[in-house]
Amino acid sequence: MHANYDPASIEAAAQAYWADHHSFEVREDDAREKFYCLSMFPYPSGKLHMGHVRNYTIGDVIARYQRMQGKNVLQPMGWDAFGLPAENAAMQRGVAPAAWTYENMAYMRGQLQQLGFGYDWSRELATCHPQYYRWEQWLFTRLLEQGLVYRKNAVVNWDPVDQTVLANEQVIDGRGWRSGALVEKREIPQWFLKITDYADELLTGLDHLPGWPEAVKTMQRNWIGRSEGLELDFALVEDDGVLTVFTTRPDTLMGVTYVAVAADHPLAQQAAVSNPELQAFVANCRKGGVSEADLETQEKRGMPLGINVLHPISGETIPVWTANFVLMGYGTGAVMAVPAHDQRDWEFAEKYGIAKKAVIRPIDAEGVDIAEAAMTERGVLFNSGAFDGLDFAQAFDAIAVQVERDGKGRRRVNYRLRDWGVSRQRYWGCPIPVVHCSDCGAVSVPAEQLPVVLPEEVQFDAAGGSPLKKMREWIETACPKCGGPAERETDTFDTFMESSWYYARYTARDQQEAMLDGRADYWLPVDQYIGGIEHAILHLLYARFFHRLMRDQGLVNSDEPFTKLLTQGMVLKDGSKMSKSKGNTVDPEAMIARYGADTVRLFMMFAAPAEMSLEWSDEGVEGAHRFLRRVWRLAHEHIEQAAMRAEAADLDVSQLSEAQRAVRMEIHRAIDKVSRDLGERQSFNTAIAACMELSNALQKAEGNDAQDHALMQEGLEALVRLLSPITPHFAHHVWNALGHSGAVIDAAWPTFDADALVQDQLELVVQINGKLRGKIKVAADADQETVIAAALADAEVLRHLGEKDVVKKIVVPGRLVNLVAK
Ligand code: ANZ
Ligand code: ZN
Repeated sequence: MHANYDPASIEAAAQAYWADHHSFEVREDDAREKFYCLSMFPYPSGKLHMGHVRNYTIGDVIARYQRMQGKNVLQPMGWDAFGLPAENAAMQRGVAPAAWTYENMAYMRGQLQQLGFGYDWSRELATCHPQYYRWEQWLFTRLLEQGLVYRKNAVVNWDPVDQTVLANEQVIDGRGWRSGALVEKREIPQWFLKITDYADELLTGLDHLPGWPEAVKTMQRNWIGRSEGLELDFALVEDDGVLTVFTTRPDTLMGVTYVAVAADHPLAQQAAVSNPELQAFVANCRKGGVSEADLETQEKRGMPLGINVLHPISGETIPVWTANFVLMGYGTGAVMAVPAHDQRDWEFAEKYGIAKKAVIRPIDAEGVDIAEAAMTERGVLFNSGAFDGLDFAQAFDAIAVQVERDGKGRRRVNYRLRDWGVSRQRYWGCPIPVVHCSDCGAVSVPAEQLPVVLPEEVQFDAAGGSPLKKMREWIETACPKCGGPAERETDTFDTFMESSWYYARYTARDQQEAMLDGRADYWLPVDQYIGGIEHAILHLLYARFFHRLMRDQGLVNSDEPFTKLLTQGMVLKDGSKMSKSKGNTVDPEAMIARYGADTVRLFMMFAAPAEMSLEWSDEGVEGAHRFLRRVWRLAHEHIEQAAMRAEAADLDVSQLSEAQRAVRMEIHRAIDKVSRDLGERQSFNTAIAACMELSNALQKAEGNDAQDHALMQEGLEALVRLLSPITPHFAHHVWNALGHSGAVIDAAWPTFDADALVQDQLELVVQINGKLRGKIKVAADADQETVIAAALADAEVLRHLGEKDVVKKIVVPGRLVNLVAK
């Protein structure tokens, strides 16, 4: 062992050892407990950023810790390789998306290896590889046959200047990112996955995920958004149809003063035919972005349709309006408006001079004031005829019973969750495996013709539309059903499709005959998943959905993909998120070159609890580095001394002096603390603090006899193993230098000796007639007789007793002896 800690050489050597020994390549082994540790795979954007480093260090620490517990640990890595940035790079630099992506993958793979992450690289996958996406295409065609996939018109962002569809992230303040033109809404046919069929299961499944953060489960619950309410039928006055609305507040039914429908609702469309003003309004509603945020912030506008309906209970005549805040895609696309008790309805009524009728009052008030705003709380019904005096739940039931009896309504559960639109009008994605035939319609590509391969040699034009849409030689094909001329679907999948099942494919990456095989059930579910909170909703929900789809195809036998979830916090610099545009990034590569990967890893794990944001600090990195140098020096000195020693003695716990026992107590206290912090609590920073304390204690340990030496050996061996998940290269080297022929990754986690924590000598005070006269040391488990004998043998005590007789002896265990003397 060199006197100086040189990270570059020891890190290269440790990495070479792991590669040569295929240390992290694992196989199924029924005899051993498995542990599947997974970090969210990166998008190959070009270079790793500090957020990646943090994410992957946390995963690696957990994986290595579990491995040292004797488990069969799988930790794979791959690439979320499809996506828009590759297309942008293609347009800016004239390099094909595929080439750009593969280059980035190669570079980032090297960076991950430099950081010493213990991945099973034999399982590496990239989602842009046909051998990967062919199984996604296969699953899609199965789902299409089973009715879990359908095609319908849906709205997209259309750039009228570039004549292309834009992704939501390409619409900036309602304008195309490149052309600056006002974006329009357009309806085109798109493919949907019926995630709503699984809405209930995805919701109740959250109750069985104790290993997930509450915050994430809450976000998922809100996203799924289960609402219990009623569908109510309002009969049309002018003809014999009905207008059905969905409400979660049937208790407000007697306060309805108008009904509002979406601009796309058939009633509005119908009325617009003979009303140019209405036509213009409906057309206007199509402008602006399609995202929910866009809709939320729009000014509330509307127009009367000139149609009336009858109230299902009072029979009163009520006007129908169209309003831009009513969404066609939710409930029935129509609402019963209650301006007195819904703020949106209130503002709309105020603006257009529509009546407001209060029907709910607070439980402790006579009436309610709605002059300034709606009263939206639940309360007690009044102004509601037979329902007066009922509370929310009673009114809900009474009204449900009445309308169900009269055939004017029904109970209904609605979800905010929409079916998943998976079509993207982008090039760099997985081709949707469908062929359009003028005779047969949309036909799925048969399994034996999969994969439908995405051409990788393409030319981009400046406008940024998908080159696929112009590749006639790719588009033109034969209909799989009738053999006639047909055209391929030129849309590709949403890239969330690929990231919804990659965790499963790692278990059977080389399987050419099927999507998954029996190995999936050995490894799945993932025991620990680690990633950013930004994926709390969509990615995790889609993966939970896909897992159930695969389960229902008989491909996996579990319900949930991820048993435990850790969402790591952001990496900040000067209080804000590191970003290129702010110019406050710290390049991992430069840090590794300067301090070594272990220092970077150690700093990342020490600077903050994993879930919290981490403030980058150059001093913190320096500090982490100094700590490693100190431990290195300590080990080096110890090893030098060992070399000069004639023979090494084994540690003999029964022979230790008091000072030696105190050192040993520190060693085992650290083992106990770090084991609990890494294993159960996932509190990495406090685990490192405990290692630092142990290092200090070892540094202060004095003496140089054979037992001191043996004790130092025990201490260093413990410390090195406790640190090894965090600073694996450092530990790899020092472990061998301490005399071990095997690698530290194959060593067992240090065992905790509870006896070492027992203080076996206690100091008791001795009082004579209540006055402190001496101190004695006794064994912790000494009985009363022994304690008293020791007190009476103490020289100071004897001196104070002199000629007096001891008439009473009182022992307070662990604290004192009181002698009453005359
Ligand atoms: C009458 C009412 C009175 C309502 C009241 C609320 C408060 P959630 O919880 O999200 O399910 N709504 C129904 N369909 C809609 C659509 N397509 N677009 C916009 N709004 C719609 O919300 C259900 C409530 O949202 C429904 O209950 C309806 O307004 C409105 F004091 O009906 B409510
Ligand atoms: Zn055909």
